[in-house]
Amino acid sequence: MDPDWLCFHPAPSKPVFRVPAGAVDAHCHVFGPAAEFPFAPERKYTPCDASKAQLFALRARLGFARNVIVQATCHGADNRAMADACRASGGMARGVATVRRSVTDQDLEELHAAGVRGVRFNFLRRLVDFTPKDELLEIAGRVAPLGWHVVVYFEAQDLPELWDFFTALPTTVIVDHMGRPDVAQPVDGPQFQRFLRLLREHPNVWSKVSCPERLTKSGPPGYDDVVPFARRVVEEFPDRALWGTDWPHPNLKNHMPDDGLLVDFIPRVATTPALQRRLLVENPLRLYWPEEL
Ligand code: 0GY
Repeated sequence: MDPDWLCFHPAPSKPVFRVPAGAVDAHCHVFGPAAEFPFAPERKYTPCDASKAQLFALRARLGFARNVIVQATCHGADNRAMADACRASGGMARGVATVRRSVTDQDLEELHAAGVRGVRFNFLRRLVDFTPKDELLEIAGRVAPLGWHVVVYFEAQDLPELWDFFTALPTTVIVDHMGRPDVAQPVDGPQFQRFLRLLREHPNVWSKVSCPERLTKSGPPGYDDVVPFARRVVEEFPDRALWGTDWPHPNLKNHMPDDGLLVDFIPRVATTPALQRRLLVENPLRLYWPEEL
């Protein structure tokens, strides 16, 4: 089956920035391989294969120690590829799953044993069909006793409508990619201020400062227009920020990022060694490997 978007960068550059020891790439995916783990029939895109071995090789090249592998929509609620990668990692990868209301307690226990510590709710219409909020709330209520959190992915313009739902969730809530702000608008403008208010008023809400390559209009190498947004989050909420590569970068049709350049974005948004350690080591460990603290 042919992919309908670009394949990941074949030879990412070695980053100039040296990540701290024990750093976690807290947002990445595995895709297939389709021959072993077929893509979901209801998917909205078909990626190229991106295996666990390729992910772990990238991790080593970029200097990271661990991964958080997030279930992507092209695999629907079939978590086998993600769970297989977590199991194969020797404890160095944790996962975030997609589940339906029909998931059994035994399924959840098995996912937990594989390394899953969260579920993802996706609100991008180009990626998924609508799931009723009462179903999502029910799922959140079932995973909360396992100590799992909820990862949410949405567009900035949809935050007003989703606000009450997010703030009713009984778990830690992690927002993907800063809630996808329009970076042509000012950091102090109403759209991003609304997002910052969500974090200010709700201490259980965290944000990934990832995906400059998706949000940028100015483009690489520096992704300069995204820097002030991510920096604001890291500086105001240093204990609630995460970073990830988003490898293998699903759905990018025009430019495929050099993952080395994405790593070099980090010191521009987390500008001191202390902030970098929190972003890349301490925060993800608190969420995904709390038993090690
Ligand atoms: C991301 C972003 C995207 C895709 C998915 O699950 C997915 O398919 O998350 C996107 O297309 O913006 O975080 O991987």
